Amino acid sequence: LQQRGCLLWFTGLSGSGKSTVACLVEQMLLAQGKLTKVIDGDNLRHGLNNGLGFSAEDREENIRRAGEVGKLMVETGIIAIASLISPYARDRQKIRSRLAPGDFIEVFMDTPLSTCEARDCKGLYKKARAGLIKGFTGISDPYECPEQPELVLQDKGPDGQLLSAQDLAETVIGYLQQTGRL
Ligand code: GGZ
Repeated sequence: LQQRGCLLWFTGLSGSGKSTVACLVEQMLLAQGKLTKVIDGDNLRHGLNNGLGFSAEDREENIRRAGEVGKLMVETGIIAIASLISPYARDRQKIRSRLAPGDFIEVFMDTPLSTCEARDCKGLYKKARAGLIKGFTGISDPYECPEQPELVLQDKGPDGQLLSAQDLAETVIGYLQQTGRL
């Protein structure tokens, strides 16, 4: 096998930019000839995870399945890129413990709720505020920030300058290079 797999696990609020950055990382890796695949929570919910809702139990199962798919990919030598809110630290920890040390790379999309809500790409925050969606992460359901993620991505740099999704994807590629995975 020419390539060692790993699982990049993007966690963060709805609208934090997880999927956007995940897809850019996927494109950059493909351009380098790497085997890679995005595992998107929202997409999985139409197929493998069809029928699961947003209770703590359903989210746990949703995340467990995505993690197991990611594990299979890692065993195939793929750089898997999961993008799920995954609000509970315990659920993320379980996936970490299923993989070899170093193969699980937790990437915290640390976008402030106010920014996610201002974007409101799908109008879900508005509905959640109006009480039309119950148990919406960040509004009426918890989000537990990672305590020791391998990477924290913020839309502002140290000098307060705005960082683009492209900038953040490059940070992820840089991490993979520095840790000898590329
Ligand atoms: C959070 C919800 C909810 C509730 C629907 N809470 O930003 P999106 O819209 O496109 O992606 C979100 C997606 C969350 O699915 P995940 O599989 O990533 O969640 S988890 O890891 O917690 O299982 C959001 C939409 O579904 N959505 N209802 N109540 N997000």
